[in-house]
Amino acid sequence: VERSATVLHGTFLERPDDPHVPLRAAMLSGETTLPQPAVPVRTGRAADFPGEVFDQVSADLTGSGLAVVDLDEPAPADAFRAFGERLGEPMPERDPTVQPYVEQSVILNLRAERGHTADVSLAPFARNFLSLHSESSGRRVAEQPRHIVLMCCEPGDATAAQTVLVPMSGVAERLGEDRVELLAGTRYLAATEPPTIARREAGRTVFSFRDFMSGALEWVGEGGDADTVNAALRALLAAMYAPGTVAGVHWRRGRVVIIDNTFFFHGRTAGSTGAGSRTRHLKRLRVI
Ligand SMILES: O=C(O)CCC(=O)C(=O)O
Ligand SMILES: [Fe+2]
Repeated sequence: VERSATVLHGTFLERPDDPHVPLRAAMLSGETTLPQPAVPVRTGRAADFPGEVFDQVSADLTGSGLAVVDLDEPAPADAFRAFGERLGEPMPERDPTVQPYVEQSVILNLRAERGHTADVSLAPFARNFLSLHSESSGRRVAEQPRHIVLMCCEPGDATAAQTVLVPMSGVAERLGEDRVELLAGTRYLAATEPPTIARREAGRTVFSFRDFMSGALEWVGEGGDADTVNAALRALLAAMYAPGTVAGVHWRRGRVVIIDNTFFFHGRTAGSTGAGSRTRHLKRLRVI
């Protein structure tokens, strides 16, 4: 394939009548109970976590990019961190705005204590929905977590927010080869050297992409023209929010979910804002 030397720049902005807008509202509003992910639920004891269940988790991650473990109670922070250290290298949480929620420098306490907020960096601690994303999509591949580990300390009340999982394989299929290829030549315009929005890895299509909602996405590309690239990004969003392959984690105390960031987009449904409801609390590790 001959590559032209011209580099194309463009800006993507969602429009109110884009197909993904109502699909996103339907998926994340919190009014739908999504089907649980179709993977075996392993069991273990908090007292000997990670323990023997670790090998099963590893095999599940290799096979499907997802593992679920139900512990009798949440594991202590040391054991949770030790689990991340067996999986790889837990990333320090350096963002100054999240420091009140950081424990042992690598554990982030996702406590839904902020009601609804417009501050994007505080959204994980609020009851807003979180739009679909791959984690740290703007960083170099080597600085993106491979796994996100979530452990439930308190699910919240009856309408507790679900963590939403959408397999990248289904997104790639819905998007079609031509658009995947176009996005394999397109990346965020950023000094942080992000990878292309789509790439081939181990025979799979992997996306590095976040739905910025009303935020502008500036991109650079080496193929097509600006309108074609923007149409592909619009189609990508529609493919991400299309119903059919989405699953929702229904949290219970002691449940641990490990997500491979190269297999799944993730996000979160909106949670209840009712007064007096119990506050959802997950602990998170991001592992390189
Ligand atoms: O709170 C959740 O369910 C998911 C939060 C999330 O996307 C993250 O912490 O990376
Ligand atoms: Fe995330």
